[in-house]
Amino acid sequence: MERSAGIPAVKARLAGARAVTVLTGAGISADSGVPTFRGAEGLWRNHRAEDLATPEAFARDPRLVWEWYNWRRELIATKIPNAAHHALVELERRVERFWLITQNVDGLHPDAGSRKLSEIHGNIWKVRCTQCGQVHANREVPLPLLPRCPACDELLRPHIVWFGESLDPDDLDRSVAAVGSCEVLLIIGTSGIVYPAASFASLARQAGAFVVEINLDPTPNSPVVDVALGGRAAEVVPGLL
Ligand code: BV8
Ligand code: ZN
Repeated sequence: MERSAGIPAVKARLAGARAVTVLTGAGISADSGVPTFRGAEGLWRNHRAEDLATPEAFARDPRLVWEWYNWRRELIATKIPNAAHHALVELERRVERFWLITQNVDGLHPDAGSRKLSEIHGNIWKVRCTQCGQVHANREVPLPLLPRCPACDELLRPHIVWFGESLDPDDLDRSVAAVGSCEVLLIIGTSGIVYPAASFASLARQAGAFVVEINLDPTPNSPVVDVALGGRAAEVVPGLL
């Protein structure tokens, strides 16, 4: 597929759509300087992210996992939303029925001003008690290790969905409904390999939506979508509005 052809078609679809859903991944924040999950910088002290973002890793070595999150919090704390994040805020304003689903935990979409959104993998600026389950907003960098619950003094964990854990059922229901009922689905900067988000492209197609992918490279979603646009999110996404 020609990876820049199709921009006029996408613009026309977006301009006429009353229901738009957007799925984002690490690629949209790459243009803000946040390392992607599976890119070259995804390694930390020789650990793969997939091996640290699990309940088993946290049970085995909570200090190691918290050190990794402290490192990421420090990195993300200095980053700000880019033109793609801002363009999605504008799209939310223009479209009658809009929903943004992000796999990112960096909080850059809410920072930009997005309100109609599900952070389906959680948020790195929230912590949750492993005992009483209370969720607290927390922007301390670095967090003292190991952090304890202000309510019951038990161990805190990141409020993040790890591999092998279920997504919040309300987030999942809302996302599946938004994907299954939109006229246009934009899939921006995701490698399309982590489920359930990886199934959203075909779900939307089956429901009759016009599906657009924006990514630097082809992904497993590319053969499924109507239009695949190659390029950087911060350049391509604002150009679609
Ligand atoms: C669940 C939080 C029920 C951590 C994350 C076998 C088959 C099918 C499924 C499974 C299976 N084995 C296990 C599963 C289930 C598993 C899964 O999908 N595994 C995969 C790897 C096979 N899923 C789960 O466990 C989910 N839960 O299914 O519950 C259940 C329960 C028990 C057992 C089974 C099922 C929970 C998943 C939650 C994972 N949590 N992270 C943290 O961040 O601290 S996932 C992690 O991946 C991040 O959240 C990230 O957002 C997400 C997706 O990655 P991407 O965002 O796509 O990032 P990536 O680096 O991969 O790609 C970047 C892309 O951007 C690239 O394509 C690149 O080309 C592009 N790009 C780069 N720069 C730019 C750009 N594009 C545009 N512009 C640029 N400038
Ligand atoms: Zn507690």
